Amino acid sequence: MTQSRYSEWWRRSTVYQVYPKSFKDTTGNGTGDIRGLTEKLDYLQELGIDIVWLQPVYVSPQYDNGYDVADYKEINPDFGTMEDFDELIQELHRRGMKLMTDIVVNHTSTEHEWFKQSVSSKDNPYRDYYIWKDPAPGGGLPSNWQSKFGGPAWQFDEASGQYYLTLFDKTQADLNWENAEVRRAVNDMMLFWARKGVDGFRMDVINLISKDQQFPNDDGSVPPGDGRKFYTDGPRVHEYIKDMYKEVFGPFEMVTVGEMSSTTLAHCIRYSNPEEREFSMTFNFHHLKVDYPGGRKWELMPYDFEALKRLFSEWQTGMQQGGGWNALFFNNHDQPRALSRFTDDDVYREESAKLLATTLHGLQGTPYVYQGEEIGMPNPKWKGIEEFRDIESLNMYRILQEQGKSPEAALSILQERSRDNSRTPMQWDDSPNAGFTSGTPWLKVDERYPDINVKKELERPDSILHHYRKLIALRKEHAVFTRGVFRRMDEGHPEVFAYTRTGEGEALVVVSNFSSKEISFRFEDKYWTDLSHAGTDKPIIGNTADAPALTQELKLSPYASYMWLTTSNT
Ligand code: ISL
Repeated sequence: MTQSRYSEWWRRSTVYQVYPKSFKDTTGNGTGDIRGLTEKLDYLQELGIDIVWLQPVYVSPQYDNGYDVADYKEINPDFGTMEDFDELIQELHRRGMKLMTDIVVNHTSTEHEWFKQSVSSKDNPYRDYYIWKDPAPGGGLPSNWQSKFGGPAWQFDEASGQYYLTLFDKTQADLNWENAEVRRAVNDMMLFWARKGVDGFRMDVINLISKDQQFPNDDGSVPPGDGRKFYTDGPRVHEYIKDMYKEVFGPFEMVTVGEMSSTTLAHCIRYSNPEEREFSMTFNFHHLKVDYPGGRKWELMPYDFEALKRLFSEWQTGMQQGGGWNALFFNNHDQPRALSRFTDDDVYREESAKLLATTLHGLQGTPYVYQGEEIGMPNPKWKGIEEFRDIESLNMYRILQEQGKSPEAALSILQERSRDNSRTPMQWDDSPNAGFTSGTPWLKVDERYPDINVKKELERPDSILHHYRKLIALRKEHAVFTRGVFRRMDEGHPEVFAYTRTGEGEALVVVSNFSSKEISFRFEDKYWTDLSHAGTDKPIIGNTADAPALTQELKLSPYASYMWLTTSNT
């Protein structure tokens, strides 16, 4: 480990993800806004947050809550004005914090001017900004590719008799990155925000931008057989990203994270190793598919704990060896709450929330906290389909019934899997609508808000919120969080995830009981002998009142989780 390898500031940072629509409404229209975020910056600063990732606030018809951009350089009036945005940057910078914005350039909304031009005629100069194909030789869809939101990935345009590609909703048309004009226009747009003072970007599904130009049919030999193998980590993707780095990220010294859909470790090393000059770090989703039977999101099964641990371990070790860097996360706006998914969000809610935080924050990478996670917000209890807003959930509710499921069965799948689970309004206090809005919220507020809210969490010294604050501070104090070598230590234990991070004589030891049982756990001798001062050390953070010293055999109460800092012989 050389000193320079891990010297960048963002490796010791924690990012807070803001879903603006649900964060804080200052106008009473039921939708959160930029000024709402600015109002809450002191809260985030006290939590220890270094970077705020603000999700799309651009002009958009909002079919996919802003991931359908109609104008990349204007603010959607629902979220405020450009002046509000400038004020947000100023207020962040005044506090020594940074802003990361969302860049969505695999596709645009079909209401974007480029698409309007493109669809207007085959001869329009913008025609080639998107991916247009003739029907298959015998008629019908150009290929059997499926949209990630359900149904075919091709949409027919009557006027020209051609299809355009949409990997997500039919109103999200995929841009044609083979066209150098598109690449130049995207770089121009990113420079616009960089010059405004934006410090970094989160790049939406950026590993899907380069498609196999044959657009072949998927023969189904590799699951899920929906065509993704022809556009995921595609032929020219690294070339395109290197160009963005050269033109934008490098000159402005930006911090960047690429969202990588169905990616591989080998590609993520390339995307995030600094020598490659692409991104600072990557999100991958493999650990969040451990409850998808055969990779199918819309079927339920209990999650596979061993797979969760194996995936974390493989990515920790693999990225470390390859010089890559992980974005660490359990939650985001596309995932149900991890608290409800992997632990107990009821009887052991508080222990569980702290366990997930400790387990994740001890890993190598940059941790991301998704709004509400720091106060232990669970999935809400849904009562009926009319409460849902998410386009993917509404599509799937229909498709599941077309496949023969009853409305009740379809609803119970949405209860577990819908993206709306994480999108309900932020719970600030116990006043009406949890202090989110004085109007009618765009999506319902979870009924448990009188008990689960920021105000309550701030008042209790041993709250989930204070646990997060401590973890975020520890990462800055001890280099082992950034640099330590990962080693898994639980040997397939059915309830425990245990690992160390060692380096330069220090060892961080993390042990978490992912079950509602009281159990015992014993370190194998081969691990134990490496921990030289163990036996006396108390945890630097834990989630029970009686924190045990680090001993070879541990008794662990339900959802107990501890982190010790000791010395190592390695
Ligand atoms: O395929 C997946 C993981 O392998 C999906 O999780 C995929 O990465 C995800 O749906 C992409 O999400 C992003 O792009 C979407 C948008 O709806 C999401 O909110 C955004 O996070 C389309 O822009």
